[in-house]
Order: sequence, then structure tokens, then C-alpha cells
Amino acid sequence: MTDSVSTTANQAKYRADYTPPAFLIPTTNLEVKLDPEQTQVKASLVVEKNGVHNNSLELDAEVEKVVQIEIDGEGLSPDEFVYENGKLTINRAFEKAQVVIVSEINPKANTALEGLYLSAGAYCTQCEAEGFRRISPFLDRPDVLSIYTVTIIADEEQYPHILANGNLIAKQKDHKTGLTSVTWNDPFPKPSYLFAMVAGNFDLLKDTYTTISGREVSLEIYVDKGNLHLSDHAMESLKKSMQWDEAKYGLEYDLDTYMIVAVDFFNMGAMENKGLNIFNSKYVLADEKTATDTDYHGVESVIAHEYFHNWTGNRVTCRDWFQLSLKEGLTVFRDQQFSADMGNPVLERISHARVMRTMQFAEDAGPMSHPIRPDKVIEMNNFYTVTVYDKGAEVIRMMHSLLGESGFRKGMDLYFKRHDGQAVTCDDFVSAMADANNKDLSKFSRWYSQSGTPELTIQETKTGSVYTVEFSQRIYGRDDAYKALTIPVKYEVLNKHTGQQVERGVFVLEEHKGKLEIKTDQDVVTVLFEDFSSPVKVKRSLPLSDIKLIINNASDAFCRWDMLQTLWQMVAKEGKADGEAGRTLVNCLIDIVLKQELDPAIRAELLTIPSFQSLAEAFDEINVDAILKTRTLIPSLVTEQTQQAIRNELAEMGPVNNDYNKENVAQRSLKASLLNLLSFSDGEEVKSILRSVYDNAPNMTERVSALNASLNLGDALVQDLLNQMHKSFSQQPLVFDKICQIAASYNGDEVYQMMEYWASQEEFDPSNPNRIRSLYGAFVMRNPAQFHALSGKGYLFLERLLTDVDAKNPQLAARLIDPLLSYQRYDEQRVALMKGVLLRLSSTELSKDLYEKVHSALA
Ligand code: 0A1
Ligand code: ZN
Repeated sequence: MTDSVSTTANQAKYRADYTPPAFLIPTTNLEVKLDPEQTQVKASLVVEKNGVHNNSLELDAEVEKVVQIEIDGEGLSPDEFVYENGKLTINRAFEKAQVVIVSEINPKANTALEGLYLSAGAYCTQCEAEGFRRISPFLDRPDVLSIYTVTIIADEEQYPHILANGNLIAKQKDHKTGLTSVTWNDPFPKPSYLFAMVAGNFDLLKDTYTTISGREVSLEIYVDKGNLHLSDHAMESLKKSMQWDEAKYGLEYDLDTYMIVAVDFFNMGAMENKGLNIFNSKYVLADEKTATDTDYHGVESVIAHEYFHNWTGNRVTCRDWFQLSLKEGLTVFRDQQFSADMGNPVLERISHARVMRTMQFAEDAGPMSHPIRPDKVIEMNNFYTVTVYDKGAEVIRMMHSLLGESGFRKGMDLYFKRHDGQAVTCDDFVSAMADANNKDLSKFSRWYSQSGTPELTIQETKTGSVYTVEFSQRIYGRDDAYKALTIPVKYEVLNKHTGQQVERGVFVLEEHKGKLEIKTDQDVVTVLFEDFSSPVKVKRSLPLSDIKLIINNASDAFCRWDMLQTLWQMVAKEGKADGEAGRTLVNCLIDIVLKQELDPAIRAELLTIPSFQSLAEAFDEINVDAILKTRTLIPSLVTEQTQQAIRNELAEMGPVNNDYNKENVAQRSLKASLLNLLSFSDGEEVKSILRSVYDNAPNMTERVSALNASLNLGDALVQDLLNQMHKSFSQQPLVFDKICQIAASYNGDEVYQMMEYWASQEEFDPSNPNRIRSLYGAFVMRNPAQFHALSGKGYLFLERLLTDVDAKNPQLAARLIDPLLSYQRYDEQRVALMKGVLLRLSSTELSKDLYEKVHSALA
């Protein structure tokens, strides 16, 4: 009936403007006739006025065509509704009515992968945040909860698996049309962003789980044909997650079936749709031949994350999208706790600190800086950020530290008791925590409203037998507006000479300045922010002797690792490896190489060379060359003196059993760190060691370790090994992604030819986000030397890529642009080059996603 040209009005929305919905939709019946280019969706909605008003019903709508509208059985004439600018406005008054809307959509043309689309021949959906409106006109906002009954009509021969949320209630074949209709009902009211449907031809892995109250739940994992053998780890992870949530939080699964569908085309990691999770296949499929230990960890933690959303997100959901961290910060915190319980808690903390320092601190110092509960949004998809997710999780963790394990659990219990079935705010969560513990958290809640990373300046003095640590907090450049945050500091006091512990505790800084006083006659030094107890930057000048003492003696392994990182940063800032800091670092690393008795997992981390981004964190103006130099000079100096020891140790290590458990993972990661160090020493012998590690590797983890190390040795070996890998694993997209990632990380001008070569292979489908991320995302993120080359070639490469990708998949483009957003932190020449790219982009037609980022960067 009416065509709509949806405009991408780049208009901001503000948290402060929230108003409750003018209408509610208690029930939603959908009938979806699947067709690749002309899918018909008939939505029968019970719509009722919410409160007293005379507003028209205004639905969010981004469908191809609105074909027909009926209200209480009566068709609307064209002058009774308007479909334009993403809204369908119905101008007929009613208190409560049955509204039927028939619309048409084109899944095949949907390259943005939001709404209903085709992934390698299978129909699937992605509705968070605002994708449902691309399927059917609706009140597409998280505070409108509805009970869905969904009928999907399709050819069962082509699509034997036809799925939607909840329980299967009917299935019928129409013998005239030959089509089958399948009806699902989800008894739990949910917002539209949790809607999902799938139709495809899959292999199915089935299992069961008996919940703590004795209900049997059917567990179903749907994967592409031929991939069944790759789904066991996902199933085990799911069962572990279900069990963990019962034991830790008393939370039981609530439907009779839990389905996971793995698809190849997906913009993010996975999605927690009620009872029907849709996953990027990267986070489901794994066996030791094709997946690394990191991949195994990824599968386990993403399966857990989506499962935990069933309570934190689905049963209690968000009132509006500004509250995203309510579900994401909390669910990330819960999946972090789970991973720590399943594996090594120190390694988990190291990895969280890395994400915070390299990605979140950078985001918070850049133009897209926002509080974990943002105040202003143009494109919601741009706010699935490390700030909302990871800093959000750190904020929950600080509450956990302040309230203790049992206080936190009391708060969670009260939160569910109060809000089950509701759409609520971050303030509601903090209130539940405060009320359950009789604690005033009003000051603490500033963490939700203030953006930026607090900088903690530390000063230590000793007067008589009182040792004082003075803290002062601020954010550079924001002194007037900065409100003091509540900052828990876990600490340990060590004797400066013996390294013995004198005291251990938690100090909570609540004002701009605060003092920790310790009575002691000993000469002491403090280890601060144990376990990364707050997401802050620490400004502290410690003498090298204290740094060394902490590296060798702190009880908390996280802090030993952390001090070593500080030392790396000092060396990068000095810009030379033979200064005092450089010599200390080299000596520390040599000690660690030689100290075989250290815990292998920690030793592997200590011997890992920090990423470019983590060293960049130490600079106000990032010195690209100094960082690159530090990352090669230091390991070269270390191996100069230890290569024989490393070779011996590698030779003695022998084969590690393939099983995925923390002992084996630690051995393999130690081997990777040692191989990487060894690759900084000269000689043909190293090449032959790497080749032999690759050839004899019993699993993908070791193959990738050899490949990563070979990146340091010129292009011949790495190209050779990549070709070998390609031959042995042809037509395996997840292995192909690893090849792309490694090739794109190569430091040399040849990298452009290498990327061209891999992009020309049959496996490289440029409309698949995993391929783009693996090849070009890796170039931008993991190849600082080439990306930041002074010729500007890397930046130009990204510019062309962004223009291409944005036209098809704006979400993907908006993620690739991130490294350019920090352009102001580089030197003058690079600033000019990067700014040039942003300026040129700003004068072209951009998606809302890219528009918001480009324009905020140039503002
Ligand atoms: N809620 C999911 C993440 C997610 C968000 C947006 C998506 O598409 C735009 C897809 C997934 C999670 O936290 O896992
Ligand atoms: Zn999530």
C-alpha cells in the first residue's frame, strides 16, 4: 500500500527525555511466510492505551512495505495512517484494540544483518537493539513487554528446522501449498529485542539438563551440516553454566527447552534471545584440531554470558537503552566470575585489566567517551562498548568488594524479588544492593553518571612509626566538574628489604583526597590495587628497587604481573633499552626465564610482550617509534642471554596432552611465550625449531603459537606455514580466519600483497563480518607498525575499507573505525594524516553509525 523511504536522521536521543510508552502491547501474534525476497509478516497485536491521553499510536517501522492495516477487523483507508521516517502513525482513536499489520520485508537484501536475514541459506534474526522494527512495525523499545505466539510458514524440506522462542505448540503441513506452518509460544512476556526465529537445515546436538528442582530441560545446539563433532565443548559449557548459576545465585532455567543456533553471518558474539540464542559460529564450534585454547575459553565464556542473561537481562530487563549496562555490566561480571571458577582467577583478572587499559581507557579518553549509563545516543548500536560492558562489570565488581560475597548475594536476591518480570533502571539495581545491605550507595552511584578514567596520584611518606599513603583522585582537564568516586583499594604492605608481608587490607577512598595510615617500625612499601580492585590509572613514582621487590614478592600474582607492566611502560617512555629501567626489565625477564619453578600460567603471562596499545597507555602523546622499538629491543636483549636455556626448556617440555584443562592450557601458553621470545634471536636454527613445532603440533594452539612467533622472522617462513595451514584446512572458515589474522599482522610492506592474496581466496566472502574482522580488523588492531606507518598508507587503506563496508554493514564499519578516533593522541604528522581521513569521510554520505563516530571525533 505505502512505500517508505526511511531517512537516517542523525538525531540524538537523551536519557533525560524518557517517558513511559503511550501504549502497551500485552500480546503479539506473528505469522511469517518466509521468502528470500518477499517475506510477509502479519502481526496481530493487542494494543491498549497506557494512561489517559489522546496520542496517536506511533509504531517504529523500517519494513520494506506496509501492505495492510486493520483495527478490530476493519481495514484502514490510506488517509488513516502515515508511514515515513521510520514511524508508522495510525490515526484512529481507541482504548484497546486488535491491530493487524501486514508488511513485507526482503531478507536477502539485508546485508546489515539486523532484523531478518539470510546467513548462508538459513533464515535468522537479530533484534537487539532496534532490529525488530525491520521485521514488523512495533513499539520497539525494551519497556514494552509482550507475550509472543509465532507461526512460521516455510518449505520443510528446504528448512527442516523452524524455530522461535519458547515452546513448540503446533505443526501442520498444508497439502495444497506443500508448506509447513510451525507455531511457537513463549509464556514469558518479553521486549521485542529478545524475539528470535530461525529456519534452516542443521545438524542437531541434543542433551538434557535436570535443574536443581528436578525439571528436565532439553538442550539443543543447531550447527551447519557436518559440524556436529565441533559442538561438544559448547554443550559442556552450557551444562556447566546452568549448574553454576544454580549454585552461585540460586537461579534456575525456566523453559523446557534451551536452543542455541550457530550461524556464520553475525555482527557480534552472540545474542540471548529468550530460549533461542543465536551465536556467531566462532563461539560454538571448537575441537582441538581447529580451535585454540583461547577459542575454547571464548566459547565457554560466551555460552555462559548468554545463558546468564536469562535472568540478568531477560527476566529482569532494561527500561530503556541508556540502561544497557544494567544487563551487560552485570552479566559480564557474572561470566567473569564463572570463568574464574572454571579456570585460573589470576589470568582472568590479567585479561580484564588488559581490556580495560588498552581499550576502555582509550575509549574513555577519546571523543566517544561516555558514562557506563550514557546520557546521549545517536545510534544505539554504537553503545555496545567496552565502557558499558567491561567498565560496567568493574563497577559491579567494586560493589561486590564493598558489600562482600554474601552482601552482594543478598542484593541480587532482593533485585530479583523486586523486579522479576519488569523493565528497570541501573538505579533500581543499586537500590536493591543498598537496601539489602542497609548501606548508602548514593555516592557510589556516581560511577554510573561520570565518564572518564580517574587518575590516582599516590604519595608515600614515613614519619616516625607511621607510614602514610596519600591518595588523590582527578581526571585531567576536568577538575571543576569532577566528583569524587568511591574507590576500593586492596593493598598489601611489604617489608622493603625482606619482602615479607606486614599487613593486608582494603582501603576505601571516598573523597578527592584520602590517607591510609599504617603503624609500623619496619621499612615498608605498599602493593596497591591488588586484583585490579578499581578501574583507575595509577600515577606513582616508585624507585626501581621497590618495583623489583614487588615483582618478586607480592602475594597477589596479578600485582607481580602489573608491576612488570609498569616497568615496560617506563622503558617505552625512556625510549631506550639500555637505560636503568631497561636494564632492570631485562634482568627481571631473564630471572623469569630461568626460574622454571614459577607457576607456568603466571610465568607465561610475565613473559608475554605487552601489546602496542598497552604501552601506548603510558603516553600523553603516543610515541609510535619508541613503543615499537621497546617491543623488539627488550626481547632481543633477553634472548641474547637466555636462548640456550629457552631451547633446552622447550626441548624438555615434551608433548602436552590435548585436553582443555587449566594445567594443559598453562603449559601450552608457556610454550607460546618461550617460542615468541626465541624468535627474537637470530639464526636459521630458530626457523627450523618453529617449523618443527608447527609440523609436529598435535593441536591448533601450538600451530598458532609457531605461526605467531614466525611473524618476527621475515615473510618467507610465515607465508610458507600459512600456505601449509590453508592446504590442510581448506574450506574451514574459522581456520581461514586465523590465517587472515596472522597474515594481516605481518610487519612489512608485503602485508598489503598478503592481504590481497588471502582476500582473493574462495573462503573470503567480504559480506561475512568474521572475514572482514579477521583480515582487516587484525591489520588495524594488531599491526601498529604498518597501520601507523608515516607514509599514511595504513590510514588510507582503512579509509577505503570503511567506505566499502559502511554501504553494506554500518555496524561493522563503525567498529573498524575505532583506532582512528584517538588520533589526537599521536604526533603532529599522524594527527594530520588521520584527521584528513576523518574529514574526507565526514564529507561523504555515512550511515548513522559512522556519522556519530566521525562527527564526534571532529567536534
Ligand atoms: N546482547 C548481546 C550482544 C549483542 C548486541 C547487539 C547485537 O546486534 C546489534 C548482537 C548482540 C550480548 O551481550 O551478548
Ligand atoms: Zn550480554
